[in-house]
Amino acid sequence: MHKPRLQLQASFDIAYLQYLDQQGRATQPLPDFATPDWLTYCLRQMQLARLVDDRAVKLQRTGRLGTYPSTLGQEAIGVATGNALMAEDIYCPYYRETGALLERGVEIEEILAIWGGDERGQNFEHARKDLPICVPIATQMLHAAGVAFALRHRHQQRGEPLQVAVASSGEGATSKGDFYEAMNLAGVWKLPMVFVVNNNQWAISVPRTAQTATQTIAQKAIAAGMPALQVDGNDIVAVAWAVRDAMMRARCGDGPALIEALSYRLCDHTTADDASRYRSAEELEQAWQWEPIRRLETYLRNQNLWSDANQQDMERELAQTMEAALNNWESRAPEPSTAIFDHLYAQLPEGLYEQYDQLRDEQAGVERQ
Ligand SMILES: Cc1ncc(C[n+]2csc(CCOP(=O)(O)OP(=O)(O)O)c2C)c(N)n1
Repeated sequence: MHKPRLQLQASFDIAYLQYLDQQGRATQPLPDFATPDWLTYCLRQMQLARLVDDRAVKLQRTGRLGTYPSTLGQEAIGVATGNALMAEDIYCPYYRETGALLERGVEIEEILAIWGGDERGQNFEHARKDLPICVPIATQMLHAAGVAFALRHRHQQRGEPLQVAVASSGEGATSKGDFYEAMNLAGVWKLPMVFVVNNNQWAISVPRTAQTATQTIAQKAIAAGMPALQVDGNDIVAVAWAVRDAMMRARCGDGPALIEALSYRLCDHTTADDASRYRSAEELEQAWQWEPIRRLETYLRNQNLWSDANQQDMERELAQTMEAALNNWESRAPEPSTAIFDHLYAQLPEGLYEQYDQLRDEQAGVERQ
């Protein structure tokens, strides 16, 4: 068989970043932003996210909350991402983002409202321009590309500072057309946009290796002409550096970037799932060795920046914060049942007037009883 001589036309690398290894040891000097105050703040925010997740799962188990997607084991990704955005940037989150939402100023009560079926929770009081969380897989990436296009247009037309749109997703979402389409537009239009992919190894019961033959998720960005970096997603310093760097490039007009954050979903996919039916106890036990909170805590303790007393104080303070949020959430007046129409249409179609009136009258009857 004749073998033609081929010339190398292009070649690419995917780099990997880590600052704190699995034992909480620094593998290289930490960046300037990782001050003791910032690190202890991140430890608090990750612990808060874990506490909210824990309580939300318990609320679901006792019938007080709907289906909930925990972020257990992936707290570093959300907290680092949310922390890297400026207030004016626009976050387009997927559903597994408790840590990032908290970091954006979303109230715990709002997060509980969302998963309790109360759409008012999506109307973030302190993150007015952020998009609601997206459950339809990967659609938020196209929304974010549209947002980034608008942000750049405003910058060019009105001279506003360039702001950045950030879309988050799981690795399963990167198998969808929406992801490739959004990356293609972001790349060719050099949009101010950052893609953050939480590669937690599982898309419900489908392991990463069963849904994509790619060696890394990061390399998918190369086809769209954008830089990509793979980071240890359980190392909050690495995720924060990567997102900050990508945001800075986008803000300077240098276009989009993708970050693949390697992690592991220590929880079930959602409260509607039982992961023990499709993955081994050994795999799970192994993955617990890599989790992000103990890693950062170990680092801080080794630096004499954290003690048992600090930990106890923080746990007490977080428990009080959580308790107050639960009380606020439980004392909110429920939405009227007609709200199901309100959040679906800007203008109610005529064909639904009758149903709307019927529901409104039924509700009034219930309230009279
Ligand atoms: C368009 C669409 N198809 C299917 C689903 C059902 N679904 C919900 S979560 C999920 C897996 C997503 O996995 P991944 O993107 O890896 O994110 P993870 O949940 O692991 O964080 C699927 C298929 C959906 N929500 N939307």
